[in-house]
Amino acid sequence: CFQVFLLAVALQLGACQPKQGEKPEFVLRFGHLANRDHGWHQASLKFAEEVKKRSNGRIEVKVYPNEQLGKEMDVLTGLLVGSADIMITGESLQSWSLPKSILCATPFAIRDSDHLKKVAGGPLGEEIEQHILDVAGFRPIAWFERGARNLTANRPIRHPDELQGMILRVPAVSLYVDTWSALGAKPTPMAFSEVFTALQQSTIHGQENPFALIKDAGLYEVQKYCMLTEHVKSWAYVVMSNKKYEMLPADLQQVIDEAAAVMQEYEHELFLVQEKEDYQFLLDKGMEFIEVDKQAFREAANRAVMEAFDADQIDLLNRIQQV
Ligand code: 2Q2
Repeated sequence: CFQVFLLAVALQLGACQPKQGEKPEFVLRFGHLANRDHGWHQASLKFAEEVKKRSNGRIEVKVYPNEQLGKEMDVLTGLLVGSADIMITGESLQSWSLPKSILCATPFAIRDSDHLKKVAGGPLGEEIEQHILDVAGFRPIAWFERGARNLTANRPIRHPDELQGMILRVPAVSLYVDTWSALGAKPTPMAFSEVFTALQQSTIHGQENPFALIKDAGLYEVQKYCMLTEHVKSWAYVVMSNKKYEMLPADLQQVIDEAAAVMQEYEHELFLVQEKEDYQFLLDKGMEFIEVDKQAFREAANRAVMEAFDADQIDLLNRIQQV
């Protein structure tokens, strides 16, 4: 009987530190839109591994690539209702009454990678993160630099004048709709997981994304030309439901913060290598890269941005450009 008692005590103590095969205390569902080859996925897995290790198995992170947890806009809702806990997002946050969030992906706002790091990783980035947390309850836990967004299509385009009538898929981001409308295209918002099929079936004529997604989603199979518009240099956020974060005891919140920092650094290393490899890959697959009249794109886009932005957004844009 005493042995049974001891066993019960041992089991109780053991509950704080689950061994392999035991149930974790918390399961966090982490969704993103990229596929398994993308750096985002590898970074998410790294996060899961770090969290497991650092929490001694008390937290399990389940990663869902390819919008398997839902389309980006649906997963954002999921964070609020509890069907998702962590996701990778960015400019789509604009639709969540988060006007400052679009500054992470405003056309022609960021000069280069150095500028991006200073903004995203500096006080202005903090201001944007705080805004996202305070207004929407999404807690940014990491940010990822992305490659420049480039336009793809099945005909070469060198000047905005050639965009007339082109049905162009954009993510659900109103500033992208405004900008591409001003440039002359017919932008149509669509979830990323639907883009390949829509291109294949010609319900859309083009799309715009960094090399990494053009490669990993196989878009080069259905798009011949990649226009080097580089119209958006952006970063993405890994956000966690703040409600979920606050349910965790302080030591586990610390685990999340530390694992997120490891993930951010790891993703950046992957990004630096993959950005170059992805370009070469697309070239080898027969994609043709087209130089564009960037000044013409920039001027038309800038006008559209100034028209779409309110005073606070213009103020933040000015401060970003002064960095
Ligand atoms: O084209 C896409 O769907 C992505 O590259 C988007 O930029 C991304 O998902 C944003 O919507 C992030 O909020």
